[in-house]
Amino acid sequence: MRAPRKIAAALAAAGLLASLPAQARAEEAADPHAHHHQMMMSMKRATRSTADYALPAIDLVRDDGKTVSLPAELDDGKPVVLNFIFTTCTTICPMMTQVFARLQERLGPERDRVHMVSISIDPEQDTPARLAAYARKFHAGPQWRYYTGSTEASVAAQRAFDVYRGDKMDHTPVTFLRAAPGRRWVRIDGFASADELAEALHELVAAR
Ligand SMILES: [Cu+2]
Repeated sequence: MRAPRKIAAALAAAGLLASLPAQARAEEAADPHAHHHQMMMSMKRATRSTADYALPAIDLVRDDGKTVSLPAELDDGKPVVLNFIFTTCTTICPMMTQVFARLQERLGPERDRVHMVSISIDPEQDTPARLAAYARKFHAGPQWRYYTGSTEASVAAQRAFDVYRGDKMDHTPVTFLRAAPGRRWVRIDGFASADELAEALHELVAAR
């Protein structure tokens, strides 16, 4: 494969695709296997960083149809594990969701003290009912909620966590963890395993 694509895939794995020159991005887009490629590269290595994200005062709609404020929902006092998904995705999202399903199994009864959050990046398709069905499919417990809302709200949430890529097909696997309100977020770019997430969560909670 040509060098620019190799670089693009490596940068994608590191979550740095947005900073690629336009030409390299265009080549990435022109390659029908780029998305798959990007995913395979992402699987090799998950990179951890920490960040402060300002939560915008937006409303989202939870899978039970209730309208909730994003900051209030995330500031419920529990450790938060968060990702962005869309239910019709056939590549990254089912894998990330499977990892969340394994994580809640691994946590056992402890899961009730954790808040797992999946926010749709395709709010037009992902109605609360559709998200509820997706949650059931992956046996999501009551501590794991799905969120949708207006397109503006979804984009604002994605921008707040620096994952907005313009097109949902350009998304990369990212998971966020936070021990408590006001604490820094841990950002994991790439595919983290359920074991890695449980470990990261335990470290965060122990350091709280
Ligand atoms: Cu996806």
